[in-house]
Amino acid sequence: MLNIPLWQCYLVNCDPIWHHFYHLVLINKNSRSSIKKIYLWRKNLIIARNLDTVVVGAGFAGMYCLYKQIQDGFNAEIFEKADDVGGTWYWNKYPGARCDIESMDYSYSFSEELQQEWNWKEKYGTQPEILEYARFVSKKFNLREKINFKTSIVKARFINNKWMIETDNNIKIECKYLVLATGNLSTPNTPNIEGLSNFKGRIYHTGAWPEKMPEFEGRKVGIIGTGSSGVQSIPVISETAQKLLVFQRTANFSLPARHCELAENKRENYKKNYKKYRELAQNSSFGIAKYQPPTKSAFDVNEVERDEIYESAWQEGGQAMLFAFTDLLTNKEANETAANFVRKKIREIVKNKETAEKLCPNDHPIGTKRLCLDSNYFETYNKENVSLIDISNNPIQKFTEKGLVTNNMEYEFDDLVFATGFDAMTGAVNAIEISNEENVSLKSVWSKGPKTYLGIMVSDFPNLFMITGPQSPGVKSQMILSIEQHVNFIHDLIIHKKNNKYLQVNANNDKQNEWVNHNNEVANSTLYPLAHSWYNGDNIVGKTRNFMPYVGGVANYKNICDEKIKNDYEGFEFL
Ligand code: FAD
Ligand code: N01
Repeated sequence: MLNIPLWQCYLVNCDPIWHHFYHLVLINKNSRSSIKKIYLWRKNLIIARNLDTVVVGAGFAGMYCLYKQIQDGFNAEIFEKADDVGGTWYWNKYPGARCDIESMDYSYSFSEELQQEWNWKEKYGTQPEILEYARFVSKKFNLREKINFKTSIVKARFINNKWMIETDNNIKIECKYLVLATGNLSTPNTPNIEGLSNFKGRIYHTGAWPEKMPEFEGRKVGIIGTGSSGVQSIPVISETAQKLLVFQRTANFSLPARHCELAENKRENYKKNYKKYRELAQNSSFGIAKYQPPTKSAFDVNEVERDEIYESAWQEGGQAMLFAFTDLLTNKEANETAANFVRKKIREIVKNKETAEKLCPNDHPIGTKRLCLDSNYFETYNKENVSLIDISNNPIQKFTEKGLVTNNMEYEFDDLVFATGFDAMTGAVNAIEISNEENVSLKSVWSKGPKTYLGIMVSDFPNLFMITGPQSPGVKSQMILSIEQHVNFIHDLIIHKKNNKYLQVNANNDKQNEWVNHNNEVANSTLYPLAHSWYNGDNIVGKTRNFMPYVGGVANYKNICDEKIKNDYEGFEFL
């Protein structure tokens, strides 16, 4: 079945003799029962469509983009690989998955009615709750009828002021605007290690978890990866697994989330004051209302005072510790004071001294990899059924029928979980064959690392937009806030182009270079580049090292964008 807005199309192969012919049955969705037309089509038929805007992806970015487009009368549709909305929250159904920015922040702000109508139940929303929220939004704003599910965009070529688009199910679309809402963390990375196909047990990836939760009761589970996904899932899997083997390549900093139910009075108070909280978030560095810029250096206080501040942040939970002092992400010595505090906590929590040492991160400043928040992560290593296997010096050599081999030792397990992250920020964009009028592919232009103007457009690829693309602050913020800001900017830019009857909008190449250089300068003035992380592509073998997110803060970024608009869309060229 194809889901074409307004029309539901069924391809029915009902002719036993002419089996290479199909009947195409079109049913009007509004009147439901009436069959509009019946055609006889050849197999492999190609359906041609014409739209103003194609939006790729039905996560929070795609849905808000579609909402704006519909509001302003554009003929827009989403094409989504999955069979439902939600993006991240559709794919990451692993045990323990939840957000680590408080739900009252991690939600849309564009509709006051929606803000007041939806009631978050927990401090940090669980994956099922956030997915339910995404579905609720899609229904409330009648978005679903404009979403083509189970349809991947595979190719896009810009010709004669139009994007010519192809899907994996033979739909060809001609449109004016192509918006990539494909997600920064939507292309799961499974390391290329010899022998995976030999493994006879069940295999899972946290980023593509099955709909039906697997039972781990009585089973021996091996998990690779101790980033945020591993840190969230390890304690939960350990509750039922008979044995859990954790393969850790690099120890990671994690702070207690101090998760709890959201008290009704707290929620209602927040709702009453939403305007104030959203403004505070917009004017902050990371888009989180309660984390306002600190004012003191870590060395403005003595050691005892400093540790009291860290202790209070540790007890409060969340990322508070990172916001304690001005210089934690710019000065190595200042950073080390916080890192030492966390290492001390790990040594206090984990009873086995050897395991505690293995869990103490030493290879990067705290906060320079995406900081993890956990519920009883380090405590989990005190359980008898959990073993930590340090593979920092002994990489996994191969998979076998029964498990894996590292340092010539075989570890056996029934189930294997990859918590090995994503080909972040560029993976989903590069998976689409995108080429411009000169038939130059975006992938080739980005072969030495992505270059964008404001994380929104790429020079020489007109009328193509990205939501929270590389060199935008998206992944370094409460992402829904950044998504809304980006979509608003892109939408206004499209309206400006349309009102002025321009055929194309393009990013100026010099301005793009300036923006990329500015990004690198800002990143190099911090400690971020010292870590090996997905922020700079280090997690993917063969990916060019390149620091991708803008770390100048969401408030600064928004001011820069607003300034560009004021200066007649400085850096954008119209034809
Ligand atoms: P996504 O949600 O990734 O949606 C992109 C969609 O595009 C997907 O549905 C995908 O199937 C689709 N798609 C991609 N390519 C194609 C194609 N070629 N054709 C068709 N469809 C395609 N951020 C926070 O701010 N706070 C958090 O606490 C937080 N927690 C997270 C927890 C996890 C486990 C993960 C993985 C990420 C988390 N993030 C968090 C980041 C999260 O990705 C964003 O907050 C947000 O959900 C991104 O929305 P999006 O619409 O941009 O992308
Ligand atoms: O992925 P990661 P993730 N052999 O890349 C290891 C968001 N998120 O899915 O550190 C052995 O962080 C790798 O080791 P190393 C959030 O933005 C948020 O956990 O590279 N190990 C690392 O330990 C986050 O940052 C939440 O040495 C290998 C792990 O796999 C982002 O998504 C929850 C390996 C990957 O860690 C990604 O998180 C989940 C190999 N060959 C995700 N290859 C929240 O709580 C990789 N690893 C909000």
